[in-house]
Amino acid sequence: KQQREKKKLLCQLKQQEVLQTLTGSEEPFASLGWQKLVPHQPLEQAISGPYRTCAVVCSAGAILNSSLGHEIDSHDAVLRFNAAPTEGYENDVGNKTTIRIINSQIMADSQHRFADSPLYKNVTLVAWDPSPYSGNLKKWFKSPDHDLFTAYIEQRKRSPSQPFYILHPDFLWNLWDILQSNIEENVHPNPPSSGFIGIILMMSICETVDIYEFIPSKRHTTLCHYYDQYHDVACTLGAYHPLFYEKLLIRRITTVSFAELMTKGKVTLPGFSQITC
Ligand code: NCC
Repeated sequence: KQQREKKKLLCQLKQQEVLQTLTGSEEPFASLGWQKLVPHQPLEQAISGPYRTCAVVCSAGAILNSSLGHEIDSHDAVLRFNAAPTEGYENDVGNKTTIRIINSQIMADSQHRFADSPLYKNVTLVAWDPSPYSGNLKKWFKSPDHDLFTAYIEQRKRSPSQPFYILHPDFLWNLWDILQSNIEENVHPNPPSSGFIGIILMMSICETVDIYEFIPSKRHTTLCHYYDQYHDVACTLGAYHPLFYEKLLIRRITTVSFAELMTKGKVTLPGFSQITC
């Protein structure tokens, strides 16, 4: 029965959660000339994939002292989040970055130095912002949670050859709908975390996806990120994002040995191309 449930959920994700980024042909973006601004190639084609093996490296403090760096770097593609660095942490998190998912805070808050920081150069960037659930793009454009649009336009002009995409809000809210449809309790209507978004993105472009420290290992800690000193359990279990439910769902569909989960904090998912429904 468990196997059947797992398959059902994987198929729901494969069939209902199609990767969708802004193409610039949607209003109000079309009228503003975004079709020329957004990369011509869709994300799936811009990357050198499809990749055979992929790693998703979550930013949890628990990855410290894991010595997983080498294993992580051995994947064909590596996904990281927001301002998570590799420099100085190579032994635990590796140093290869293929794709970086960033939320709109990174692009709007000057502290992140989005335009100058090397973290956001020489990688494929995928940005998102918690748009209103209504899916009204005009409303969203007028008042995003954090203004990612200005920084996007500037960055596209500065470095037109860098693959850089904004996720379509429908992709995010559709993922939230799938989450809710599989959880008996009411999930609070806030967008999924970058981690959950990233896992689904990698399932769309990879044959297998190894996910590190999304489901906590035995090293689990209140340390929020491996790269700073801030402690808060909400980072791992969620407050704003429905992180706890995301983790339950991912745990249900992954394959893993108990030992690998405990010692590595690693779980594995098949890419959509490997799932027959
Ligand atoms: O912390 P954040 O996420 O950048 O982490 C990326 C993803 O890793 C998983 N994670 C992280 C820490 C932890 N202890 N356990 C985890 O499982 C989560 O899946 C998380 O999504 C975000 O999702 O974008 C988030 O961004 C930060 C922050 O905006 C950025 O780091 C930029 O500084 C948010 N923190 C705050 O707003 C204070 C966080 O809530 C979500």
